[in-house]
Amino acid sequence: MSDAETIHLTFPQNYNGIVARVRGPVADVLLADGTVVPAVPRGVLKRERRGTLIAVGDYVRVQQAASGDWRIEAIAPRERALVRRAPNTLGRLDVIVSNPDQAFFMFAVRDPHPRLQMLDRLLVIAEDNDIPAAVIVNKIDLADPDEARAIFAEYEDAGYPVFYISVATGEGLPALREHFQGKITVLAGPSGTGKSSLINALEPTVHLPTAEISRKWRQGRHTTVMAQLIPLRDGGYIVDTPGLREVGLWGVDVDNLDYYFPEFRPYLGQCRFNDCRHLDEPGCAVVAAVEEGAISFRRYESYVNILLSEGG
Ligand SMILES: Nc1nc2c(ncn2[C@@H]2O[C@H](COP(=O)(O)OP(=O)(O)OP(=O)(O)O)[C@@H](O)[C@H]2O)c(=O)[nH]1
Ligand SMILES: [Mg+2]
Ligand SMILES: [Zn+2]
Repeated sequence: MSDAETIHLTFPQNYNGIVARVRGPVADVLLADGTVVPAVPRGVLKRERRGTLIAVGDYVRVQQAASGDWRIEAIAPRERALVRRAPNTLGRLDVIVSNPDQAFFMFAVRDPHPRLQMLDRLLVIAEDNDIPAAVIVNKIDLADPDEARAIFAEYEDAGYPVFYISVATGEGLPALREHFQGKITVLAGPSGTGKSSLINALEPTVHLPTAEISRKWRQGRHTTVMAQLIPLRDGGYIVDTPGLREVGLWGVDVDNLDYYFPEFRPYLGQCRFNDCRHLDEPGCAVVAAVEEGAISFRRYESYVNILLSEGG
């Protein structure tokens, strides 16, 4: 945070910091003057809050004790959060980031090959949590210009903003920067798509570790190991997150799943049956739209996969 003077930080009333990182029981809290202090929550907070006690993006009130140690006295209620089912568990909530204004899901046109089913799930989670979402397609320097658009056009058709960029050549970065101004943006996606590289390119004072994909595979782990909130010079914050291996849905209302595929919306209410799940019911307007090619078959398949796996 060497550039603290040029960064403008504001917090809700009664709170004086925002959680920038969580390391076990300790939260690194960013204060209004740009400094970061390690703070531990008061015991009573642990009993009051269920699920993830503290997540990156939580607004907190911290105070320094006579001993010099910082304590978290209060945590602001979460307006919203990007959440998933914690990996390798049957049922536990993992809060990736608290209070994001928007989510940008970052994939690469290749290296690694885009896992579109993961993107579909991330978009459903964003819809369910009222987080406006956009897609970043990075590494367009590695492919034909048309190749990237052919793969991701279905997201444009669904109504999502899609940004085609190359961190390597700088293409598309100025347009992206504007969208990050004054907002809390979470950057999420699979490992190796260039999330940390993008932040380094946007904020020259930041030096997040990045690594070649082949090296990541040899190491068998991801480069970014914890979510981290980074203040932007133009105002706002961006949250770098560790690459996602799997995205399980948490608490998603499957009754609304069709609504969470925005390209289905024009057809909802036009099926023969009111409670149509758009599987094999006769007179289904969504299936008809898929057959006509108005809805992407691949996106429809993702809908069916999620519906069946979530017990809809
Ligand atoms: N060719 C090309 N390579 C890129 C581009 N952007 C990033 N890379 C490379 O992709 C690799 C992975 O980048 P990272 O920034 O570490 O990826 P990440 O998404 O942060 O990965 P995790 O932290 O593991 O989630 C690095 O070798 C980058 O140099 C790009 O636009 N084009
Ligand atoms: Mg990273
Ligand atoms: Zn239907």
